[in-house]
Amino acid sequence: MINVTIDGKNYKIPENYTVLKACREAGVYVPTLCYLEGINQVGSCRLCLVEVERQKNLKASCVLPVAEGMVIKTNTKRVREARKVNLELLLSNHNRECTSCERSGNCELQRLSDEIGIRNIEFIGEKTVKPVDTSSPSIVRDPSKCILCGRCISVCSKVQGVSAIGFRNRGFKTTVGPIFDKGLGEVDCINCGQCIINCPVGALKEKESIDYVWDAIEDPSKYVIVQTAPAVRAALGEEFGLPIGTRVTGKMAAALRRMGFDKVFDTDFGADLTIMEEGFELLDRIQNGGKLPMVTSCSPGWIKYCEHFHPDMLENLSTCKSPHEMLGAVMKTYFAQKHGLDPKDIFVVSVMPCTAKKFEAKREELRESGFPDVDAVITTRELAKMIKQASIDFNKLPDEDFDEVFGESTGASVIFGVTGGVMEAALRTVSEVVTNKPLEKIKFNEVRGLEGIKEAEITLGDKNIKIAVANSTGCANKLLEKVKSGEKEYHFIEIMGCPGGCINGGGQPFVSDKTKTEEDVLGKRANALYEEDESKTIRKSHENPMIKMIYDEFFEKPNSHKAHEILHTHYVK
Ligand code: HC1
Ligand code: SF4
Repeated sequence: MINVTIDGKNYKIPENYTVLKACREAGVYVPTLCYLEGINQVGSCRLCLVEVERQKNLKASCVLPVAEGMVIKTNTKRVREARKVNLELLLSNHNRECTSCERSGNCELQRLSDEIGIRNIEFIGEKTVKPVDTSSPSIVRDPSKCILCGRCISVCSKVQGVSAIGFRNRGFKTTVGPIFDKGLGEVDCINCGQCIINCPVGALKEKESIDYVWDAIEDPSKYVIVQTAPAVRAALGEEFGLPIGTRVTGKMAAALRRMGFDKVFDTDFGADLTIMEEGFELLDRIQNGGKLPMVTSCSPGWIKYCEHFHPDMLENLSTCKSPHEMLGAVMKTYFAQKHGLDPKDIFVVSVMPCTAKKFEAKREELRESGFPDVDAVITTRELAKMIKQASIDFNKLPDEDFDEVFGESTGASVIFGVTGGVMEAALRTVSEVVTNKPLEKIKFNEVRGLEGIKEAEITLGDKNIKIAVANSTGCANKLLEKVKSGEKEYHFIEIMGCPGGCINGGGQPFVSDKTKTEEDVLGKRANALYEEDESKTIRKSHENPMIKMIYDEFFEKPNSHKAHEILHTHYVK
């Protein structure tokens, strides 16, 4: 520990800290715009400037290491004026259509402009003119709003291991984008949307499907079914001012009903069905010499990453479609037959925390009924916008249930939304199928927690199986390199494309860097899902009575020929 003085008070600080980190730990607020702890520490926005005694120039605190005896001042006239000038310069080349901007109300630039006291921009000069990139199925990039902070670039390369975007050109012509001015849809972008949720401004957003969904609801010839992913319920409330981690499952179902959907179903049912199919697929591969390790296939960002960066592992992927695609396929086959509906008239909307699901829904592999399994995907943020457009007072809604029978789900399925959840849900079922005895403990703590890679050895009857969980494609890459080199051996691996799993998907509500430093956002969202699991009377997928019913009435048994036709697929890039 070393001694530093911040704004006249003495503190003992670990010697490997930056000045910014020291200030944060001391409870002294220093504004930042480009900073993301451990990911983007580049000192480019110059808003975190501080004065350091005996040093002539102001210093960017995010890249300045602390030193013994350092005297730091964060709030002098010189510091305030420098921050203001730097912010004005940023704003002078920024598209300031604030009232109609996607991020109005939660833009970090807008908030700082207010805090720092910008009331008019004195530097009026030339503006760079850059076209909007709409080439991606999931993401829209508007370079006129980009402030060149580099957060998206760092997240894409350092966290996701993709490097689809970078700084291009020099000086006034500098932009952020894919190589050779290509569109995001023309490069190896995996559509994960981590760049969106880490963008402080409105330069990146999802490709919206709001009007498409409203039109379907208005169309009398369409039977419109909505389903909601596990992680949406853990974060939607944030859009309505509720504390992070508030679970809003019942209010969400009530809002969807009032919006005019014909049926309000739960993707959690699809997750229970996935566990049945994936669990039996794993047992079959282990018992009959199939390709191992088997790797989960529910995360479309991960699937695309596998196609681009580990194509030699495509056979390791489970053949299961993801839960919302399974439920969509069930709607256009079993549900259509049972209710005398023509599949062409059924319109399935998935509400997802994920931008890659928009891409997934368009895949040619996922339309065995002759129609897309899922017709439209909207993110958690888009659902919030639709609820607001419909003038629904969300916080005053009563808690309502999902519709029968595809609203019936178990505790196992809801934890799919947090890293380790798919693995835990699978283990709950596979253990009981193998041993034919009820589990002594239902929680698998070995796979819980937000570390990037988790490993464990689990006893299944007379066999030990080795498992691993990776969250973020960057961590997946590290894990798979070890598998390929022979350093590690596993039977079953869960990979989710986003850090923390779907609770931190690219379609989830924005959380500012400031809030992230003050609250354990992912821990709170994860707890919301674990609480929902604990609140359920049935917590194992194979015990869901409606799952039993659909096998009795339609699929016969897990991995049957019919189940393979409707619920499984192959990715062969
Ligand atoms: Fe997910 Fe999944 S858990 S992929 O993270 O397997 O998006 O929540 O819906 O399909 O169930 C996302 C979440 C989601 C699927 C499920
Ligand atoms: Fe990179 Fe993901 Fe953004 Fe694509 S969506 S640019 S892969 S962070």
